[in-house]
This record gives sequence, structure tokens and C-alpha cells, in this order.
Amino acid sequence: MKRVTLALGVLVSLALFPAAAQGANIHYWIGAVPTEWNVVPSGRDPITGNTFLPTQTTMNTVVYKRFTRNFARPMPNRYWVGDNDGVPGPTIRAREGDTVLVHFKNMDTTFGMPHSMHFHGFRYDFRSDGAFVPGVTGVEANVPVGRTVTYRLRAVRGSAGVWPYHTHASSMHMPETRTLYGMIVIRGKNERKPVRENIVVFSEHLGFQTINGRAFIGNTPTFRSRVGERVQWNVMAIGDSHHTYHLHGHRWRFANQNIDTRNVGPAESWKFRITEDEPGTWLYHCHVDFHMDAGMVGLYQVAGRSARGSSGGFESVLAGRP
Ligand SMILES: [Cu+2]
Repeated sequence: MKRVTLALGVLVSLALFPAAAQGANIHYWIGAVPTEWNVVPSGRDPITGNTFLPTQTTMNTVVYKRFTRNFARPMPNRYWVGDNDGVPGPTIRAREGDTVLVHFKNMDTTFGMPHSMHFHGFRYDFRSDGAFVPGVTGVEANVPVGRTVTYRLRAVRGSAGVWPYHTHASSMHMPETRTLYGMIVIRGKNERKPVRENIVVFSEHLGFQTINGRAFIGNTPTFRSRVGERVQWNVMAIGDSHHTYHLHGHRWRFANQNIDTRNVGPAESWKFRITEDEPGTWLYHCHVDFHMDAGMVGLYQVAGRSARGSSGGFESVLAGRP
């Protein structure tokens, strides 16, 4: 009887005070996987007409890939960005209050280098820092090939936003590991999901200026939305350069003014939301001229409002995600 009363009490308090309920434990299984990566799969810049040979645009490298439970098999690629393609690595998602457990396995049999994962934004114990400090840190900061470690991360109050993660092992400074990065998206406790989310990561590979590891229109992501939809852009930079993100035909609020360009430096990241009201095929690009010339440009297609309502015709890409 006592136990029943207790159980009822818990149920009643969960119903009355849902905010007091614990956040979820979310598991990610991520491997560092060697791969061949083509920065310009089309071999072409459609704006200038310049063409490239696969030998100029392809590299052997290591990327983060997401796997199903216990590394049973790789997760499929998705059409939205932050997919499981490799660059950037899988998007790690949480809500404030959640605990994220990232199980990381080094599968780099090609280069045989140690790798790790180091996370911005989260709260964690020093053992989950994933950054190699000689003579101090353990296996979690310099994970040898074949080993698996688990990082325990807490999305505490105040961690909402977008953040980078990347390798911080001793091999971090080798060119082969310059593709080991990805984005963390933490939603506020009461923050509503946008209908769509566009992930833009500026970097540089093989002398090209890249967005999500690719250069030039047709290779960089083509994002899509529809008039009336609430769209979130997550912008981040990794590497050696500062970039100026610019989106055509749109303005958003930042620091008490309307802007349509914003700077993003290495490991900086930010987001903004817009509600679509103007159909078109808009450019988004880095406004540093030689970066745009070297590939840092993409398309954003906004379709008109559909007869069935603002999100009709397109699947809500964020359905079912934290
Ligand atoms: Cu740039």
C-alpha cells in the first residue's frame, strides 16, 4: 500500500511539475573512420565555368561517422545537412537538462593515428575533456586505434545554442585530421523547434574554401524551405580563417540592429531564426571575396506557400529529434 501511494505521489508530481522531471540520457555511437573525400564532386564551379580533376579535389582523410547502438552499422546519410556524410560529423543534439553519452571508437586503420572528441558548450568532468595534455590525460584524450571511450556531457542550464566539437588528440595538428569536426545543437528547455534547420560550417580543404566540406554551388548544400516557415541557421567556422556569413534577401536581429552579414572566426558559432516571406533562389556565402572565389558559396531555395498550408509538401525535417 505504501509503495502504491509513493508511486501515485511520483505520478502526480510529474503531472503537476513536468519541468522538475529529469532530462533524458541520450547515447551517440561515433567512430573516427578513414575515408576518401572529394571536395568538388561535380568537378566544376558553375559560376566561372572552371573545371577540376578528381586528383585535384580528392583526399584521403578521417571523418566522424555515427553508428547504431554498439557500433553495429553506420547510420544512413540524410538529405538534410548535419547528416552522416562525414564533414561535418554527425550533429549532436540535446535539450537543456539532458545528459549526452558519446561512445567514441577510433577506427582509423589507414593512418593509425590517435584521435579523440572534445566538446564545446556542455558541462563535464575533466576526464571527458578529450584534449591531450602530455603526462596528465588518459586514453580518452588520445584514443588508440581499436579502442572505445565514453564521454559524459551535461547540457546544463545556459548551454543552449550551437557549438563545435572536434578532435583534440596529439594528432590534431596533422592535415589528415582537419576533417574531424562537427556541430552540437542544444535547445533551451522551453525553446520550440524550428520547422527547418540549416547547418553551415566554414572551413578549408585542399586549398578550397568549403561549406560542410565541399566547394562551389552544386557541391555545397542547397537548402530548401517554404514561405511561412520558421527556419534556423546554425553557422560555425573551423580552421585558420575568419569568415563573413551573408544571406541574400534576408535580415535578422543581432545586438539591437538588423544585419544581413555576420563574422564567424575559428570555433565560433551562432544561430539565428527567420520566418520566410519571399520566394527565390538566394545565395548564401562568405563575403571575403577570395573565399567566395575558392568555393565558399551555396544556394537557398525558398518556395511559395503551398495550398495545403505553410509546411505542406515538405516533410518537417526536425520531427522526432530532440
Ligand atoms: Cu570566408
